[in-house]
This record gives sequence, C-alpha cells and structure tokens, in this order.
Amino acid sequence: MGAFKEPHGGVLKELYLGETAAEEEKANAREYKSWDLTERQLCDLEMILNGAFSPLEGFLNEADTRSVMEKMRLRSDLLWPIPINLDVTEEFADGLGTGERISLRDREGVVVAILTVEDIWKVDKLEEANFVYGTELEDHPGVDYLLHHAHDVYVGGKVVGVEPPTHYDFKLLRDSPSELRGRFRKLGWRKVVAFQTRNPMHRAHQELSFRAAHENEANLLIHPVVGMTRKGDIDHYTRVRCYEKILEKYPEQTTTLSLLNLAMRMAGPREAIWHGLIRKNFGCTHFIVGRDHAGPGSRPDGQPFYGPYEAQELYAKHEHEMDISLVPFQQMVYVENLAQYVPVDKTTPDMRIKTITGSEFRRRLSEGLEIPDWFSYPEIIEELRKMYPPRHEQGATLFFTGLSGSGKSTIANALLVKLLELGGRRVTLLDGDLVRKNLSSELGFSKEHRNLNILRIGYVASEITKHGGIAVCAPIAPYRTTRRKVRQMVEEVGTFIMIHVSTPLEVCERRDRKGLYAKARAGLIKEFTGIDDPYEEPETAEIVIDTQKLSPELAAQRIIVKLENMGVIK
Ligand code: PPS
Repeated sequence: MGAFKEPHGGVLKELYLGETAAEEEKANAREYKSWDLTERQLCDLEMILNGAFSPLEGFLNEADTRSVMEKMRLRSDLLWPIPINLDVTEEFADGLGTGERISLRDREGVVVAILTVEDIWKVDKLEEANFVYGTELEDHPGVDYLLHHAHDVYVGGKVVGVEPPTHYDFKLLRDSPSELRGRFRKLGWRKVVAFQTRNPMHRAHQELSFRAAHENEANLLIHPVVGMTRKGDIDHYTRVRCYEKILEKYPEQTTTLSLLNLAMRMAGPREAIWHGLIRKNFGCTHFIVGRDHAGPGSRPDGQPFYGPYEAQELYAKHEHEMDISLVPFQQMVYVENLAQYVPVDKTTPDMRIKTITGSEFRRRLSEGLEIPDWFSYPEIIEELRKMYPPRHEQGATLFFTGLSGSGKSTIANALLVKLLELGGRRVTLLDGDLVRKNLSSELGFSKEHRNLNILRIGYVASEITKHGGIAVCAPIAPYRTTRRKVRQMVEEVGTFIMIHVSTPLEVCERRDRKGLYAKARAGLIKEFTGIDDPYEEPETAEIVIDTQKLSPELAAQRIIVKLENMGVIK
C-alpha cells in the first residue's frame, strides 16, 4: 500500500485562483449575474473548491447527472454516487445563456466562486428521488429536500474559486484535503482509518473506532460532519466540544480530529460510497462503515428505507475500484459480565448485554434521567446537558386555537397566572387581541393577513421557546397549514403544545361577549370566523377543552396537569 492515497481520479482538484487572478475575477464579477447560494450549495461548493469532491470541477452538467443517477458513475466511468447540482429558480435561469459567467455568493454577498454555464435544464425530481434515494416518499429527508426545498432548474458548469467560504467557528479544526494530507505527512501516518459521524460519540463509538484502527495497524481520523445533517440532530457546536473531549480518551498520538463541512443527503448505501471517496481525497486509506450508515430513519409503515448492512454491502461491491478499504463494523454492545464492549456478532448466549438506543438516550436526556457510565463519559454527558437540559428547563409554546368567544383568552390568562405562581420560568402571553394591537396592527382578516399574523406569533413564540421561556399564544388561528408551520418552527427549538378550545359555534354565538357575532350576522363585520369565514378544526391538538363542561379555572388546571405529565413543568 502506497504512503498516501491518490485522490479519486488521480488528481486533487483544488480550484481556487491565485491572489492576483482572484482579485481580477472579483472585479469582473460586478458585471456578472449573481446567484445567492443556499446553505447546501455553499457546503457543496466548498467541497468542490477544496478538492474534497475530486474529480468534480464544478456542478454537474445534465449528461453527468444522468449518468450518476443511473449508473453511479460520471461519464468518464469513474464511480460517483451522488449528483451535485446547482439548483436555481426558473426566474434566474430565464435569461441565462451557455458560456455565460455567473458569480456565486455566500449569505453575506461575498463572491465565493465564478461558474461558467455549460447547460441549463428543468429537473424531473421524482425520477432523481427514485434513482438516488430509491424512493419518492417525502419522509426521506433527502427526498423532502429535493421536492420541497431544491429549486426546479439545474445549472451545470465548471467553477473557479475566488474566496474560500468564511467560518468563524472551530477554525483550527477545519482542514482542506491538502491540509489534512499535510498533517498526516508531518505525523508520519501512512495508514489512516476515517470515522464518519453526525452524532455525539459515546463509549461504543470510541471502542469501535479505536478497534478499527488497531486491527488495521493504522491511525485514526475522527471526521465528523459539521455542514448539514439530519433535522433534529444535536447542533454541531455542542458535538464538536464533545469530540474534543473524547479525543482525550484515545491513546496519545493515535488519533486526530478534523471537521468536514459536508451537506449530508442521508442516502444510505450510495452515501457510504460517497463518504468513502471523500475520505480518500483527504488521504485516508480505510473507512469505517457501521450499521445503517447515513440512514434516513424509517418509512411511515415503520420499515427502514435501507437494510442495516446494505451500505456495507454496496461499498464492498465497489471497494476494488474505490481504493479506500472498507472497515465494516457491527453494532457494539456492552457486555455487563465482561465489563466491556463487544461487536454484536461476537456475542454468546452467556453474555449479559446492555444497550441504549438513540431514542432512549434522547429520552433520558430530555427527562434529566441518569445516563450510566458504561454508556458514555461524564464529561460528554455534562456538555450535552448544558445545551439540552431536561424538558422542564427547556422552552415551550402553548398554542391555543378556537373560535372567537370560545374562551381561549380567559383560559390563557388563568394559565398564565398559574404558571407564574409555580415560578421558575418566564412566561409571555401573546393573546389574539393583544397581538393585533402591537405586532399586527396593520393587518385585517383576509386569509393572507390571518396567516401572516399567525406566522408572526409563531416566530416570536419560537424565539421565546428557544431562550427557555414559555409562550402562551391565544389567536383564532383558523388554518391548519399555518398552525402546522408554527408547530414546525417551534419544535425545532423546544416543545409545542396545541390546545384546541372546542366550544361550538352556537355556544360562542349565544354568549357573544363582545357583540361581534350579532354584528357579523347583520353584515356589519365581514369575513368573521365561523359566520362567513372558515375555521379548520385541528387534527393534532395535544389538549382539547370543551368550555361547556369545564370552567376556565378548571381548564387551566387540566392543562397544568397535562404539562406536568409531559415533563414540561415540574
Ligand atoms: S386570526 O384569525 O387568528 O388572525 O385572528 P386573531 O388575531 O386571533 O383575532 C381575532 C380577534 O379579532 C376580533 N375580530 C375578528 N375575529 C374573527 N374574524 C373577524 N372578521 C374579526 N374581526 C375582529 C375578535 O375579537 C377576535 O378576538 P377573540 O379573542 O378570538 O374573540
């Protein structure tokens, strides 16, 4: 085995211009059309420019894209499993011509690269989904991205780099392929096993990765993804602090850490091959593929999208031409009577096996329950608990919905007082009327305005939730899709609880506390919810309150009990 792996395709494609040429291009770029890169595109571009995606020299053209989709190969016949495309809006593509140069800008408007347009085409997304992910189910995060986030038109073409994308975090831990190759050379590491991860590492991962290196008489590179991973993953800031801690658990001089700004696709088997090729470009000789590598979770019917060892099988099939050895690993389990970790296929019936699944681990974290020492290191748990405290210390949004006069505000006010009485949390009330006086004073009651109003409430509530407070919202919120958007926004940062105050229209109208129903019936108020405007009943409310059966005080009490049961308050 040679001292250093050749990059995929033989040459490391570093595509940054020299200083003078870059300055010139930056000046020229003022004349070019410019595209603001999405988060994923910026990750991809960084990988293209620094050579991590060698042999790619730009975003794929249509012929290469088709070849990659159908055969997992570029037209040159080189193995490449994932299409890397620049997706743009139809509007942007409209005036574009072949041979035209466009500047690609980051979020701050800095020109990162110049692309020369080779071709432009409209995408058949379902076809791409089926080829790349083997499914068109939106529950697959890669498919969801493709169908709901990626633009409809692809632009292919080579790129030249003008300025590397800026990172303000963990600068010393971010390496390009040539930088990492340089580090290996300096350390005299000739064989390097790479370990890919998007999760915090615990004892099982440490055991597995160290054994993989040890058994191959190699050194170890911990190479976590810090670009885009799966929704709901632990944020990369926290993870990197954890990785720095786990590094100390390996014997000195054996292991190093570097961060990879990759945007994952969760494509399972295809992704495993892609990950291997990328690590080869970084100079690694071996790549660990464990159970369910880059797995996207399960289908709605509970079946996994890919078999647990399908990634290993596909990798093994192509290993000879990849020229980066597969280190297949079975799941590691803790054997209590041996007080050590063992690969699951090496266990015998006399062994007392212990495991904690990912979801069980998250449950223990969110409920503040004990996490045993055999599972992880106390320093790592401490780091995770700082950012992911138990649910009763996290923020929450309590979102009331119901008709005007249903009793939302009265119950919300009672609940607010009870929460304040319990103490320990900051509580903000975003009542319908109150919001319309402040946040949404210019809005009326058209569908568009109501939705805007609810999204504003959702945004404020999600910020309150993110910062550990409790937001109590009480608008009518008549539209299901908008309520769902608010739920999604909040659930990214904390707990969301929908409370449907289901008082029937006749009762609200009979009560008519503000006299609005009478006015609406008389045609003096238009678009009044329940009269000449719709109210879509919630399907997914956590709590339903019927005020015909419960007083506001008792309703608030019931909600408090439910919050206690859910662990939102203690
Ligand atoms: S929405 O649909 O969620 O944006 O409505 P919201 O912000 O909660 O505002 C509802 C309050 O505004 C008063 N009001 C109306 N409600 C419904 N339809 C029409 N056309 C309307 N015009 C004024 C009404 O007092 C609502 O207050 P609540 O507290 O719900 O009774």
